[in-house]
Amino acid sequence: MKAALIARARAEGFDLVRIAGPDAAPEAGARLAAWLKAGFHGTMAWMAATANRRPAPRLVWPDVASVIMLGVNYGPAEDPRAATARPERGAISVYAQGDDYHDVIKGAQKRLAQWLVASAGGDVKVFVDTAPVMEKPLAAAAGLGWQGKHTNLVARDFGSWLFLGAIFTTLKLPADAPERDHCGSCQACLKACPTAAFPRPYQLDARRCISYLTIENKGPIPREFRAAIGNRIYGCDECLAACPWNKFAVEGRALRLAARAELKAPPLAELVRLDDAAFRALFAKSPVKRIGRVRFVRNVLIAIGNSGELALAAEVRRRLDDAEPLVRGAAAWALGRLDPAAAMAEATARAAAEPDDGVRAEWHYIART
Ligand code: B12
Ligand code: SF4
Ligand code: SF4
Repeated sequence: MKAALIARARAEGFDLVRIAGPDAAPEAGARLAAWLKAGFHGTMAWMAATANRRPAPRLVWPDVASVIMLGVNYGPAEDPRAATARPERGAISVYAQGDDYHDVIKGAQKRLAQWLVASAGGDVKVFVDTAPVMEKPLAAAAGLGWQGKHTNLVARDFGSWLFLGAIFTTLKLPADAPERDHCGSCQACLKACPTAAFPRPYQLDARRCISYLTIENKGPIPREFRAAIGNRIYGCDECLAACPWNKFAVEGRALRLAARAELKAPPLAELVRLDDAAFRALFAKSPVKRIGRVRFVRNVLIAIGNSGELALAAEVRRRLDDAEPLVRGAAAWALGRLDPAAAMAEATARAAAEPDDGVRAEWHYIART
């Protein structure tokens, strides 16, 4: 049965498939609790709200007898760090350059789960990312790879470029052995992080992570991280790309996950002009659409502020009167970076006319410095 399951999973596009028992990651609960207690989840309140169930598959579904852990390789064709050396363009992280992996993987998972029920009986539930399940410790327990010091799962054959998904089943399937940690004395990922987001190896303070700051964070990006974000406008790949195990990585084979040409390194000048309809059209089916136009243009303005391209100041000026305070505030900061003298000259008048407290604070800051 297990051999047939593996063959079927491969045919559906999964690169790795292994099995864990529902209690296979006993240390995850205490580690999650410590992470939450330290406040490392920031504003991701949903992590805390589901903290008791998250590390305990049986609390998510009491009937679960086995967890089928699945991995999909999304290895990029080129080193994604090249995009951060083009300041007039935006760097979108590899995972978000193609179709939304939640949609791509969930479809394949559902087909695999239906096949399992038809072939061997039992009942199933399918999870990818969004459910209260700790996918990385379960995947490590099933032996797909190990949780590296950057906290993501690293696989011997695919490096850091794997999406994870889980199928819970009531069938008792033979569990696989866990993979051991192959990080050794390496610290490449820890050293590569632009915002020093790892307080210790194997622990991430999400509040400092560019992925969190550009995707999950709904408010203004804290000033202390803006310069370090560079031109990363959606997620970040620095710690993943630094991993030496990527030398075994191969390009992903799922066509819908492959990078769309227009999302590889789009010009900031075009992105900052997007209105709501144009944003939704450009990012149809992409995970980027999840953050909406306002948060996205906020990110683009931070990247423009870091670009050093004075030619982009005219685009920034058009956003100073945007209807959204989040956009206006980021535009003020970007103008202050690109053309400090011009920004300072109008800061006091802008602050006096500004109804939003946060945006006013941006102008006051420019006026003071
Ligand atoms: C919340 C979340 C985030 C948050 C927080 C990330 C984090 N590391 O917790 C933010 C928004 C920052 C984020 C960013 C990213 N994410 Co994310 N995210 C998740 C999510 C929804 C939950 C993760 C979680 O449970 N965190 C809580 C912490 C406590 O758990 P943990 O990370 O496993 O932490 C463990 C270690 O700290 C370890 N530990 C602690 N102390 C010690 C000590 C020792 C000695 C050891 C060995 C271990 C150890 O134990 C903890 C518990 O297992 C998962 C999907 C899911 N449902 O699992 C995706 C997921 C982890 N994300 C994913 C991806 C792809 C990313 C990004 C690469 C996206 C991008 N390019 O921008 C970045 C990577 C940033 C990074 N270095 O982690 C993938 C990772 C795939 C993989 N190969 O591992 C997942 C699994 C989604 C998926 N289905 O594919 N993400
Ligand atoms: S994704 Fe980027 S910001 Fe986040 S921990 Fe990794 S290197 Fe640091
Ligand atoms: S870069 Fe080094 S320390 Fe980080 S996950 Fe890869 S092997 Fe482990």
